Amino acid sequence: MKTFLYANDLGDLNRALAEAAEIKRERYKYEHLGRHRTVLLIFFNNSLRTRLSTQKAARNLGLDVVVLDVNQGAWKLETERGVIMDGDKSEHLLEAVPVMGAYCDLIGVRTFAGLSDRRADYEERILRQFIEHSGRPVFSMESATAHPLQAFADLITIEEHKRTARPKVVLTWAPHPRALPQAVPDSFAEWMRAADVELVVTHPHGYELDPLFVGDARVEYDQMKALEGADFVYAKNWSCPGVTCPDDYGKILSTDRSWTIDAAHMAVTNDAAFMHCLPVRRGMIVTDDVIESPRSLVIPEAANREISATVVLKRMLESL
Ligand code: AN0
Ligand code: CP
Repeated sequence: MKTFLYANDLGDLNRALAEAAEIKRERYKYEHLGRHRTVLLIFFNNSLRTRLSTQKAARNLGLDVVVLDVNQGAWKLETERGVIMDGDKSEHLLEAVPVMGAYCDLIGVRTFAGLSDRRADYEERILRQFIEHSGRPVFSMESATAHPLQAFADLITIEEHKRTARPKVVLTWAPHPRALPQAVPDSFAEWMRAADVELVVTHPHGYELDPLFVGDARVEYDQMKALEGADFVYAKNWSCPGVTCPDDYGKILSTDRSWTIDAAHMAVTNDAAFMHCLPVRRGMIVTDDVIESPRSLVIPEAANREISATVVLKRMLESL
């Protein structure tokens, strides 16, 4: 595997799930694979889970890990080609990326959507420069439009906790005070469509996700109706994806707190498990009682980030 951005990069998901289960049983089974190899983790944005779980995964595989926070100590990077660099940016990504590639065997990149230029975000312009110019296999650690390590961990979590063969999984928008990217819901919808679940997506009008990810999944604008009989409730905020209203791309269209997941929402489900990728704002996305309830999976879900990252790094090492 040379790039990891979309669900189909992993091939057969059942095989990937079986690999995840094996790694969970024998975490260090592939420790020899990373010997004398280095993974570079590049962060353009903040992270707790991705930063820790990907380092742990790398160590499970015997890899050396180097972490770079681009905004803390590196030179400020220009990302657009053709500009006269007379401002505060000292180095161009076109030099920085191959230099980074020279010091490692694999590269992970976290680079959030800018949420102003939809085309630049949906073309994954920054991640693509790493793919094209680093000379190394590259994996997304949440890029402009996708967070595949999260979606894979979510799928592992659903597989482990499902009570029926084909559970009903509801992806619900919830309010948030800041404009957030669409990467998490994009990947979640994409991976759930590729998996054997019944997916229902619910959000206020204007929040329609890009068809590339959501495909022909059922969209239900009445949140309570969508939640009826759900086995899993996956809450997440995202900003306007600009599908039905291009001028509003990246904006907050609703702050309606009736969408916050509380006990009344969970009451109409089939005793659903609650999921969120974290970090989560309590009182906005979900109430304290729901996130603290025995049906909340947020901690095992985060723990599975180590497992998803171990499978992905293993696949990349195997293809070197
Ligand atoms: C980010 C997002 O919504 O994409 C990261 C989530 C994993 N969340 C925030 O910035 C709060
Ligand atoms: N879920 C997730 O990716 O969390 P971080 O932003 O803390 O890495």
